[in-house]
Amino acid sequence: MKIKTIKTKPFDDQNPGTSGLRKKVKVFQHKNYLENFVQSIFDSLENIAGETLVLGGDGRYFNREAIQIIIKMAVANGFARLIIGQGGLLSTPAASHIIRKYQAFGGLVLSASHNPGGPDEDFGIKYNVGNGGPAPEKYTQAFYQHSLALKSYKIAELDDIDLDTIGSQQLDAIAIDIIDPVADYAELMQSIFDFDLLRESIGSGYITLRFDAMHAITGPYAKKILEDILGAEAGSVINAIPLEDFGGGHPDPNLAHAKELAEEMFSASAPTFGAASDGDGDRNMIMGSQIFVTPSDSLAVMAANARLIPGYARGLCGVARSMPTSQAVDRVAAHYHLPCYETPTGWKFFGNLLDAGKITLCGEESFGTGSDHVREKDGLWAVLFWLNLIARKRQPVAAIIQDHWRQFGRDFYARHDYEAVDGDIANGIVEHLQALLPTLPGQAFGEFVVSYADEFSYTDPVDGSLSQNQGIRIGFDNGSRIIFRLSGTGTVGATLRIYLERHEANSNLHELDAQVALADLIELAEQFCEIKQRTGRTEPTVIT
Ligand code: G16
Repeated sequence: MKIKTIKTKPFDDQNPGTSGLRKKVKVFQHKNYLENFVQSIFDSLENIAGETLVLGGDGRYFNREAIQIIIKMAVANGFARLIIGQGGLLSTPAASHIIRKYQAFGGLVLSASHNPGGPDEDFGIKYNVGNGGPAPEKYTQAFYQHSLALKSYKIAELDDIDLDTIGSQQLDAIAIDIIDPVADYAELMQSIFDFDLLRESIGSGYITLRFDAMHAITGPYAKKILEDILGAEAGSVINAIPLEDFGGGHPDPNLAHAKELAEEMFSASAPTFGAASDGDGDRNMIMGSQIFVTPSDSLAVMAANARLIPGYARGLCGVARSMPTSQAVDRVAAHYHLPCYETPTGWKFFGNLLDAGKITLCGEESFGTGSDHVREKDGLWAVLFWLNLIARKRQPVAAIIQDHWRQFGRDFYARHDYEAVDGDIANGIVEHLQALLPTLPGQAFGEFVVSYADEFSYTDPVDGSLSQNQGIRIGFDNGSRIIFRLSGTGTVGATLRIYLERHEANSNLHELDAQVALADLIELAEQFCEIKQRTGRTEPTVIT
């Protein structure tokens, strides 16, 4: 087999964000763009010769073409084995599991997650390390540095590989395995949850369910697990066929984008349980009949009830949440005397804590929850966790949540996103806030007295690495918080995220609408960042 070395010129914008490199498809289709980034990854990894690489993606537009290019580059760069999901498909949590299970060196996951897909939309690529988790910052920075100096890439002269037939083939020195993308993952789920109990609860009609796969990767996984194995009625999984453009939708599981599901769950004929997942299957939205569970509450409920799930029956060693996630899980941790860590946004920050056995569960406000079973957040896992909880407690979602709030109080929570803001305006807002921070502590704004105002930085307790400038925090002496961050996953302009939270102990007030309960904080946040004056916007693009 002939290996070619192709001359190229560096691109200056291949700096990975919160989760890999995300750009418009058209950018990735630019001559050598994908090849340069992949070569930068391979060049910065040491000793890949003879190793195994896992490869798969969420099936979005350009997935298949990108996989064929990466296969040829992986061959040329000396990998000995490639494990590829059939059709080039692998959900992010399944990829994480397969890396771990087959002790691969790492994996390349092709996805822009919840971002829309199609010729004019987004594509992405991220590298996961041998523990199955997203590459930590020291890796992503090395990828970027290599990309800035890249002069050539290596590619094998090879016909396209048949991605659709399961089986193994040997091509000179490399073995290529096309595997069922669902089987290993389904087996893992059965080792964690009580599938007999779930079959019984679903079979008896105690649990009725609707899962919205949003025409993205979890379709085949949910069909197999929820309908085939657990016996949910055919049609329980909707929008189940992965499409390259997600049916023109935005595969982001929240009330704004999973509208069909939300409408059904608030209707008179709602099933007992509803859920949705995103483009690559790592996010989840949990709903019950007439109720939406915030991701922050979901994490707290999971932590409080983990012992009811067979896989966590021995208890948790600790929990973690990203900084902007509400403090609901902190209350559970304090009650059960569990260590609780606060990390920057980005799943990669949980990896060391999970590997070191410091935490079992972790989660983020951005509809991500997970555990030590893999090193990514995991949408279907969260769905099965909730189903198992409902079956064990014999309580509907609303009752589980209300009980939780009665015991721990309710952490009202909302995130207001201003998308596609002009980059200079967004930077101006951040600079303005940075200047404001030192003036705030001690100041009273109605009932809110600022107790601290700073920029979050994090020292990893395992390897001591320091991550600075991870979001602006304004904390009040009643425990409320306002947080400002610029998203690291968008592809158009800048997205300003405003996170708002307020704790309410009085159970008579728990049924308030979150936007109403947070109205004062929302006004204060808008006043601090001057978003309306500076952008001319009258309201957020999305509220979650
Ligand atoms: C990624 C990261 C998450 C992060 C989310 C939002 O999720 O893995 O850790 O919370 O982006 O990040 P940002 O606020 O910077 O946009 P996903 O599902 O998009 O891979």
